Amino acid sequence: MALGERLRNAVESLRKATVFDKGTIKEASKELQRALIASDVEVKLVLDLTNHIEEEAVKEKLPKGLSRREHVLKVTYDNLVELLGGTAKKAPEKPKKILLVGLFGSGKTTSAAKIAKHYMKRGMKVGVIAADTYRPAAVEQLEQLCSKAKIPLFGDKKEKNAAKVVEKSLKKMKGFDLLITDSAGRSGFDPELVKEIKEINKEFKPDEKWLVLGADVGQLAKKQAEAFHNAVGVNGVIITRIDGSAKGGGALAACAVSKAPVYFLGTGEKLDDLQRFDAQRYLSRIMGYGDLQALLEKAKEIHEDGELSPEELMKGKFNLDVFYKQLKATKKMGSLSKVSEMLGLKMQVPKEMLDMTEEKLDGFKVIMDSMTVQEKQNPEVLNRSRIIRIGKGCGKTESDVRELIKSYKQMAGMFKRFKNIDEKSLQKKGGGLDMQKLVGMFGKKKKKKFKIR
Ligand SMILES: Nc1nc2c(ncn2[C@@H]2O[C@H](COP(=O)(O)OP(=O)(O)O)[C@@H](O)[C@H]2O)c(=O)[nH]1
Ligand SMILES: [Mg+2]
Repeated sequence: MALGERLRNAVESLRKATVFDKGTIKEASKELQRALIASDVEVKLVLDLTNHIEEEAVKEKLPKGLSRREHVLKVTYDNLVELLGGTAKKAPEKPKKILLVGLFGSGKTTSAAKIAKHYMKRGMKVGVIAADTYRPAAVEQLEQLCSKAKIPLFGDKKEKNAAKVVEKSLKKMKGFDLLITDSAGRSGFDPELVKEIKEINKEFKPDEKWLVLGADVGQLAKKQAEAFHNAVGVNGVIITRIDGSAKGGGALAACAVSKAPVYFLGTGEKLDDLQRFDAQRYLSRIMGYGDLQALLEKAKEIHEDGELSPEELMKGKFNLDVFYKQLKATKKMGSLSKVSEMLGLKMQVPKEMLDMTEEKLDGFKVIMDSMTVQEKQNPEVLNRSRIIRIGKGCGKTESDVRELIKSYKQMAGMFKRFKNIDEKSLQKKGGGLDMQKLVGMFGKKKKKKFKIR
């Protein structure tokens, strides 16, 4: 079971308890402990957290206006958020020079391209320097990644000294708002690595030195963060592969302990799989309450690429055209599966929709091309005779057409939920989401039946 699901179970048992006594609290506390320890959070931190919750739960005087249940839930959320990084510093809006450091395989090279793309989307002119002279294929890897997103890359394949690569690149790079240097790692933290980073540092003079860590290091993140910080000074952290590791919670908690602010999370292998980190949002997302803000940000970026407007996504003017665009856009964001997970809707989205293939999507397009504009804008008019006509028109069967309509209706139901969300609470900048409200919204399973005429 993943961290989020376990945490959700623990919190749900508090939320649903009819009797709110010591036994209930102990039970939930144990569940929290199991969840956090399974995610490789240091045992001492876990015990501190649950002891504190247990103490608060039996306190005689409660804050004004809160029931005991509400108080315990709030303390639990607040403490979990704190454990994962609380209100630590957020990634800078306009960094000028970022040096990425970290061990082999931590995700530096991938993150260099992801970060470049992230800031390019925000209107900055970004260039990357390939200063990994240690591994022969390092420059090619970065070339491939950068060419995908048209990110200018500088380097010198013949130069073996990393600091010299930086020196030469800087001479060629004029007029950039942001420069990102990808450095070499080693399999362990060693003096040679420190020496090399120090030399690069002297030449590059970065305002930002970010340590890249794979989530799979779990609580060892603390050791790495401290070692790198003591040697070269680190002011931010990127945790990669949060998508594939069960130890993400441990890595985050460890960074929080060593006061290393986590700026970004790597959430997949694609260049767009990068999220600004915010402990509250992260918690609400993994607990399945949805991270609409993250989705809106992504949707906005994709719109900037000319594909889907977040207004369309939110306003709920939902028809087949929007449906098709959404499917395409969600594919682009990663997979529908991932998007619905971000929204906390995964459990409610039928499996066949989560696994929608390119091929199927192309089939839908063919069918839609046989529809009239009116049919696409008001799919409610699609009765049997129209369905047969459409099928004939595009060489598909009646059941193919019905499948499209079924998927459309399922998606329509899903997006209707977005519409109901108070948009103001979403737009509150940096305000995070009202978790209580989201729980109310997504927690209930409303089964809707659609009938095709
Ligand atoms: N799933 C996933 N894979 C990642 C992520 N970031 C990096 N990777 C993969 O991790 C491996 C090592 O990454 P790389 O950037 O080469 O690490 P480096 O040695 O520190 O430069 C590569 O296979 C990447 O595709 C991430 O956020 N999610
Ligand atoms: Mg690399």
